[in-house]
Amino acid sequence: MDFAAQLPAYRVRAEQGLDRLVPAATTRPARLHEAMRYALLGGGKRLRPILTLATADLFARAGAPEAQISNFKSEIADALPAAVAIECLHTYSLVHDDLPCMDDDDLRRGRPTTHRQFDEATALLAGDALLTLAFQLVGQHYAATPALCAALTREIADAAGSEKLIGGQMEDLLAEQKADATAADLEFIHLNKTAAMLTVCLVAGGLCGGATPAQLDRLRTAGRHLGLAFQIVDDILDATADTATLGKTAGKDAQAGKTTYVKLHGLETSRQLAREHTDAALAALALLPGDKTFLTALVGSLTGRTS
Ligand code: GRG
Repeated sequence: MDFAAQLPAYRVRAEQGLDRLVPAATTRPARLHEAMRYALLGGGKRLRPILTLATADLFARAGAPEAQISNFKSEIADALPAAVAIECLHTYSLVHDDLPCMDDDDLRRGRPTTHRQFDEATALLAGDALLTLAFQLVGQHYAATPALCAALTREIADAAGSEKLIGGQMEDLLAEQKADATAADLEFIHLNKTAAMLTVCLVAGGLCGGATPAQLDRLRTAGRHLGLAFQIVDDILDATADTATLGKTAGKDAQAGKTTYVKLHGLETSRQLAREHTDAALAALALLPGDKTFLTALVGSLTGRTS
């Protein structure tokens, strides 16, 4: 199967997993579960669960031979609950990021934000519940493989915690207050706000597929560079956005005077940096076993994307 056919197939797997593993909208309190499902099921590229599923498949197909050679004992399991858990966590961060106390956005994934569709308190609780659900899913679905369950919990909590996702968001808010945010500030923000979450997608897939510690390190390297390339491309798209055709949020960061890669380094250097990080991500992936065609094409499509 080629990339163009595999990508929608992975997306369907992710969508079906989300629909199945998230409580029904009729579950009491219905308003809360409706809001959670509204935020989760209304679009999005599903990049994170696709990365997790594809990474797990890579190792499962390669047979994880190093795991048998070394003393490392791997537990192999279906990656879908982990993939769904990470998408729940990502969606919680978007719901909270859109709140009036943060970005105060009206639109997300082409629809009214959760607090505009429901109300602020419901959106806050829906975000809290999605974050908690991520860990409920890991606890429930990996109970039979305790070492894997512990590793997934540790990795996902670490990526979402005060030194990574939430820390990156805090530094982002602080950077908005100061006129002289530096390249180091920007790198801290994006390594933690964007790259940590993309990295944990690869690592969770690797854990479910039986990757060895050395292979997990390669996935961490790939995730770090993919995250930075993804964010630089985001900044380039924002800076070059045509608000007339892309909608009212296009060019938002540039207009808000936020520190971005383009503002600090200019368009050409930003493009060069995006290429360098993409190449570094691909080089790390190349060291993994098995057929990397899909993951390589996915990284290429994300870092060369036009929207
Ligand atoms: C509130 C704890 C907390 C964190 C918020 C996710 C986030 C941190 C802020 C959203 C703004 C932003 C530009 C974050 C960088 C990561 C990023 C590009 C997120 C959007 O991811 P996509 O493009 O979104 O994969 P979809 O909707 O396709 O899932």
